[in-house]
Amino acid sequence: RMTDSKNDEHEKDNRFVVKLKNPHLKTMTEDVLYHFTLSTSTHDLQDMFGDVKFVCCSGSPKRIAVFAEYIRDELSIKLPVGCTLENIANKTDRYALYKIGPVLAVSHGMGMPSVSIMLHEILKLVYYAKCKDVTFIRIGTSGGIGLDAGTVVVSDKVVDGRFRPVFEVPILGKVVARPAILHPQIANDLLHCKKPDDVFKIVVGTTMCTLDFYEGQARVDGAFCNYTEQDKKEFLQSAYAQGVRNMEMESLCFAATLHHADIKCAVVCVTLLDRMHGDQISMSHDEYEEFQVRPQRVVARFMRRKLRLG
Ligand code: R2B
Ligand code: URA
Repeated sequence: RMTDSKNDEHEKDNRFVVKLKNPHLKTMTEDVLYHFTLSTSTHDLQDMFGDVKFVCCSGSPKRIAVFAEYIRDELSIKLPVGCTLENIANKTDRYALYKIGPVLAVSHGMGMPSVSIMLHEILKLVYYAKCKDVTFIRIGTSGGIGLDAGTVVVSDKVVDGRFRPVFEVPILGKVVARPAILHPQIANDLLHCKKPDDVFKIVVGTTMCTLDFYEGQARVDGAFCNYTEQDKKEFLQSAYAQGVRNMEMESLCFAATLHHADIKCAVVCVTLLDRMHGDQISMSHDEYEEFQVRPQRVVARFMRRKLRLG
């Protein structure tokens, strides 16, 4: 038996360990993280991932690969001579997964169903790995409302297409509503990662998360549209008046799922256009690349500070 002080230490140590609300997990002899081709019986997940502190997520597998390289440089992580960063999930093309010291970089695809699958499996990964004090950050792209293209938006709140801050999941034929809540301190810390010579703005705002890129985001350029430019304008203006500054397609599931798992999370997205002025995304490739690295830079600064690298 442990002495009291040992016990206290043990308790303290375990306070921040990822816990999951699923009694069935304890009864399974093997758990296959199918979409990552990892399994508790073929991989020592604690050995591989036990030191992870940040899980950074982006939609595209290519973008997350570039991010992983960038973070390796930013955190001065040395790989053994001749080694390059490897996609740990390279046996599947569903998601890409990289580990860069204390940072896990994972792609989540487009839309909430895709994010949900990734989160179930990555949450189990950090749980089996016994990770402590983990923070999840979504680094994405979005359509801005009333903002210059290229602005970085740190979400303080996320809402669905009907302005409700809940993620609704049908489970066993009934709708379960999970509140989508972001961590205010992390949002604030991210906001303070602004540097005076940055060529872009960082703002705080509500993010609207939709089920679709076209009609769901009040575009008039989809395959269908039965509303007018005026209807669209009124909707965007009403969204703006309610604090909405950008629209994307994953943040609601992200915030609700992580809140349900008691894990801190944040959403940082760059805006690719101002929806007050149009629907089509038609910037040059170079400009697109430059915009995409902006939220990555902000998150890199945030992690450097948290890891006390300056
Ligand atoms: C932003 O960009 C994608 C749509 O183009 C979607 O994944 C999102 O949230
Ligand atoms: N992603 C979105 O979901 N919407 C946009 O307008 C741009 C990127």
